[in-house]
Amino acid sequence: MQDSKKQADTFSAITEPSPTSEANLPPKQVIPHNNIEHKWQAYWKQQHVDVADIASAKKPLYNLMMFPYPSAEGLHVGNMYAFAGSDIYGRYMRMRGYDVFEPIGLDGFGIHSENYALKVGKHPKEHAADSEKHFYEQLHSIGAMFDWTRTVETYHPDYYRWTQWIFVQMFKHGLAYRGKAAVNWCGGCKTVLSDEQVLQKEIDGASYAVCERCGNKVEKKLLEQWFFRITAYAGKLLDHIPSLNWSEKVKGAQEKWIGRSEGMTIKFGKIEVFTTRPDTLNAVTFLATSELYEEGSKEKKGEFSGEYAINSLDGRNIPIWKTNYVAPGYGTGIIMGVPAHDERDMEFASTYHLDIVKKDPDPTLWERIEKEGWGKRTTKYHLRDWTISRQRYWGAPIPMIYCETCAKAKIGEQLSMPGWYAVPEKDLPVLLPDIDDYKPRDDGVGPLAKHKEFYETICPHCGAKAKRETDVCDTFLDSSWYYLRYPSVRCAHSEQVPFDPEITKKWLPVAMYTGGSEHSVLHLMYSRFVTMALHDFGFLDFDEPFSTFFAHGLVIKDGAKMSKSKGNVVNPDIYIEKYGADALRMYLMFMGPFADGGDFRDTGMESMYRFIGRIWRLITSSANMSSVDSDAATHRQLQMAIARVTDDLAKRRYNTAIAGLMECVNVANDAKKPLSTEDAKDFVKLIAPFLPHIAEELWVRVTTGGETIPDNYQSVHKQSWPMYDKSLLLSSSIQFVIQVNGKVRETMQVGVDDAKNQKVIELLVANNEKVKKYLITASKKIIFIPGKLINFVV
Ligand code: ANZ
Ligand code: ZN
Repeated sequence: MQDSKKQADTFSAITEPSPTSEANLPPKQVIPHNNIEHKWQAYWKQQHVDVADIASAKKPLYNLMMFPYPSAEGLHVGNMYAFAGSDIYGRYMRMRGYDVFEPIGLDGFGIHSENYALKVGKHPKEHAADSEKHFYEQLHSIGAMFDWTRTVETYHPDYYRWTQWIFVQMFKHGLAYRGKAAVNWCGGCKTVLSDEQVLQKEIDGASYAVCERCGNKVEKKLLEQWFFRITAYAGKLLDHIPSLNWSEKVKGAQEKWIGRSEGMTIKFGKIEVFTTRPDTLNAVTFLATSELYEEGSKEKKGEFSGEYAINSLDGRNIPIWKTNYVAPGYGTGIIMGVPAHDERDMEFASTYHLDIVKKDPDPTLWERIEKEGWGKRTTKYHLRDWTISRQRYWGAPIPMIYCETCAKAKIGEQLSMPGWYAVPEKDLPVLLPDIDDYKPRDDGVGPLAKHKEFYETICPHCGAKAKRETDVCDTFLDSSWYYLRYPSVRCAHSEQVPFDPEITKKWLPVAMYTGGSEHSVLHLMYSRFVTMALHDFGFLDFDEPFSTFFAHGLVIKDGAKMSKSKGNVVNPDIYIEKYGADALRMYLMFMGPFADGGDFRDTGMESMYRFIGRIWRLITSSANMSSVDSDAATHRQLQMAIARVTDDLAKRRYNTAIAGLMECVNVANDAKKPLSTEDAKDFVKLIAPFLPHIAEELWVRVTTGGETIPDNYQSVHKQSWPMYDKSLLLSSSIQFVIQVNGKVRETMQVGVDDAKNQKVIELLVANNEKVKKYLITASKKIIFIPGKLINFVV
């Protein structure tokens, strides 16, 4: 049902004017959209229409879209899509009486932006300044209700000072530690990456780890690094998931990534193994270690170690094999081989002709092993600690100092890490110096390691000569807390605190967060962890950052996800110039359900522009008439539209809401009669979230009869949402039946006119959660009985 072609057909059926009305088509540029946009953007700014009343808002609602990172020249239509969808919700909720705060900023520190700067041969700092100007211009042009008085840019010292402060808190509470570990090294980006930043990719039949940024194969390197102990929160991160009001696919991805396994560690003499199947202990025939481990290898390989271990169950000696298929980082790195019940073990046993014992699993073994004391219940997680160090330039310097003198005397702030001290809070930020040799290096250290004037310092404990850490923080630390900062920007003591406690209490957690699902196990996991930690340190009184998270779909162009690497990026600026930001917003939202994305087509853009022209003519002609009554059918249809749009906006089903507006315009046009002033006002309110500039221009015309903004003007965006007349709605709608293979799966209350239009019904069905699941495969046949039922034969 989500077939994009079908969607497009439906679209043209509703918007394309019939041949007879072609003459009535507005000429190109009938709407002076460029003038209108400039006029109202200036007005909103001057009147602080979008500046939230942070201190005294009565019904605060924090509506947030993930802030962009400037990893390209500018924003593309895919980014605009997400911002428009988030903004429409914010505007709608404001008209419903909420004090909506919708901030914006730039995630411009870190590898994303730095890689782009390197590519175009610019200093990262210069790129940041340029992109700040350009991205903000673009973000201004889309007409979102951003509060421009409270922006956050992660690379400014007044922000990263607090990123460093968070690092220090983590260290003080034992959640930041230094460890030598086999970490992911990307030779392309010349830095360490966290597990979340590594993707698995099939190359010639084998699976390899590659860098999510540059696509290079990632190798394992044994390096000393800073880690955040996210694993300490594995259980809590997992346990909260069912209660989160988040898109299901993101919740599923997090559950899988954290990966809880309930099992046992069992002793085989001195050796311990981790197993989820203690009930198969009676069929163990060998132990396997991780000594020969190879990433991505499909073939099982191994070598007998010459040693044996004892199975306490029967006292038998079993051989210990070195193998390539047991992962060193998981469990104890040694497994018990049970060929009869485990495929991988079976493959290995067959290759090396090891014993295969066929015995049924015995559930009583769990109890026996525990009782007799040669094993205990253990919970393991697949989640690994978060590698924070980056051997790069463009990031917040890790605020740590190493003192050799203290290290020798075995003293330090944390006993487990002699010699290491956090930079005292009063000395933050540790400023990132301006240097020319900022390029990443091949030797495993970051560019700052070559700058004495940066790293030479004094031990905060003993005063001896000491050395600063020269790695910088992973950029995902920058973005793990930015939502905490926004409401407190510009507050009285924003210089003294990362976030004001009172303000934070009032505005957070974020009520509605919108973003891409590709961040499921990255940003969305790190943010949850950082929030939980700050909660436990006593800085926050909530422990989940985002009450609701909505994953938007992706914009497809020529059959592929819109992205720079595919070369199918559409620049929104051209469309905004030609058709206006409003038309682009409305078109993007009509491509398909917001959660599913859609296919971007120029022809669709044209049709949408014509549709907006029809709205323009309908309302401007109504505005010039004084107090007429609307045509009865139009008035009824408007009530339908209000009901539909209200319901759809709350659930973010923007495309069906727009379809509702289209029908309403069609009915009004057929009636060839202007709307009454009250109806015109209601209609303008309905389109306001989608078409913020045009709605405002129509509002001033309908309410004053002219184009000039009076002194006491009240913006349409500050009006309350229209109500509909229920009695009219009932008499003009019917129960419509939806069947799949002849079985009734749903009934819907639809308008009399809708009930006659198969395309409209199909569109409604495509967005109905209950029916959707029965229609995963394409229908062979569709039986449509106007005014009664539709039956999908699948
Ligand atoms: C015996 C056994 C019998 C197992 C059986 C499975 C099935 P998850 O769910 O992923 O936690 N295992 C343990 N550590 C491992 C490592 N470092 N590398 C590769 N495999 C490892 O799976 C835990 C199971 O995966 C453990 O239970 C162990 O094999 C294996 F019929 O032990 B089992
Ligand atoms: Zn010292």
